[in-house]
Amino acid sequence: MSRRERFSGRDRYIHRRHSANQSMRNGLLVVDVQQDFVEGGSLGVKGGMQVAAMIARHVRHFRNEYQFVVASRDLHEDAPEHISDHPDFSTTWPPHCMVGTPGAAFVPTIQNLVREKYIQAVVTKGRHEAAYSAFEAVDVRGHKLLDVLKENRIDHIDVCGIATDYCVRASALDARKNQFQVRVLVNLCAPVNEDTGQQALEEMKAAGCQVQAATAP
Ligand code: VGL
Ligand code: ZN
Repeated sequence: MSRRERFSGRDRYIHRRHSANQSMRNGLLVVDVQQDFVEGGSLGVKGGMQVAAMIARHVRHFRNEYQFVVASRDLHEDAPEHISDHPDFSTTWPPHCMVGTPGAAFVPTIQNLVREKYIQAVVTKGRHEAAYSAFEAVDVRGHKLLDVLKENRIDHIDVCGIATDYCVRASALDARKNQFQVRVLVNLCAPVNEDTGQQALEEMKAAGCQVQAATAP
């Protein structure tokens, strides 16, 4: 029985993920792990700081598994449909990640990864509009995330970050729409709301994302 026959369909996919398959190019997308989205921030989610620390650990532990690591950030200047002084916390939000404010910065554990080049690219979104998906973001050259991923010949993406029910969800769904294999590292994500977070995980599964816990010690 050939290797291909033994590991058919889903089993082959899972097998590949646990072996060093030279043909796979794996990317990691770290979504919006910024000061305003963790405890103490203007839109802090519960568990955000813990998730930031666990992501940093994951990136360092699995550095040889990823050919490319990219972090997105939300960065607003004037996004009137998105930001309100009377937010409903589902379509409008308090001011957050405003240009030039400390809340827009990556959490220090993540900024260290940028400084040490574990994170090779940063993509930015939302200057003048709501932009939940990292696929709306551009790098320092103005290149869209999709083009940056193609440039790096990535075909599989692991997704983690904040918030599960908003930017992680939108990014993972866009990754599937763009034909990537997607794994959502569920324990490296934190939701705004527990119930919409659970709904988002179901939606991502229905769209063909694997939802798995990361296993760094
Ligand atoms: C986000 C609400 C508003 C996110 C961004 O990163 O999930 N959520 N802007
Ligand atoms: Zn925002």
